[in-house]
Amino acid sequence: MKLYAMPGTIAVASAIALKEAGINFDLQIVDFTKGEQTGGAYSKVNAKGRVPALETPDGILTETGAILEYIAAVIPQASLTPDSMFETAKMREVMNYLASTMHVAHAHKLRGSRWATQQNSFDDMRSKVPETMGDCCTYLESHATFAPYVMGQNYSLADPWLYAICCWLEGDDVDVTKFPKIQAFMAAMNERPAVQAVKDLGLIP
Ligand SMILES: N[C@@H](CCC(=O)N[C@@H](CS)C(=O)NCC(=O)O)C(=O)O
Repeated sequence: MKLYAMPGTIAVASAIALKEAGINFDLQIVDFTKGEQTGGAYSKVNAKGRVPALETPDGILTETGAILEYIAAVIPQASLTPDSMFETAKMREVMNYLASTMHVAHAHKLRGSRWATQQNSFDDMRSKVPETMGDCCTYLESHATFAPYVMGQNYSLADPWLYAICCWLEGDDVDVTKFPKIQAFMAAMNERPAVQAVKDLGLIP
């Protein structure tokens, strides 16, 4: 398989999950500083101009949620989803929140042009990011299990996704010391060989 990624992005989640599942993959950096995500050869990989994208034996997958679920399904012995249907749905509840709310809140810092055209609109959106990302942390701190993982003692697909997003918190001016469970979660994640392997690849700045 081949993972298309840029360091420090949500593609980190897919890289960690691939490592957790023991899947060997080639890494193709899509260099945002050169605008490689839009136009050019990459538009044939992901016409949305985003990372991650995963080239699989069956074709190309985009969207973190789809990629993570695919990894869990092809290597079931990695146990990346909970045993019960309800717990699996609860895991997806968190994953959907990360995709639709927390990642979007973060994108208001640098990607305001997706939603507006005026500089003062961009400035306004950007200035609210510490508050909106902090609100997301407050919600997760009190509603996720964090023992130490999102779903409790068992690691799941929600973990690499939340980890990738929480790597942005400091840069988003969120005071992480207010969220001891999230801090403990990040510490537990940093202990995992899969996270170390992704750091060794240079994907986690
Ligand atoms: N819904 C997508 C979002 C992917 C996404 O927005 N990726 C960002 C990096 S974190 C990106 O590629 N941005 C490039 C750009 O906006 O030009 C997913 O979860 O995979």
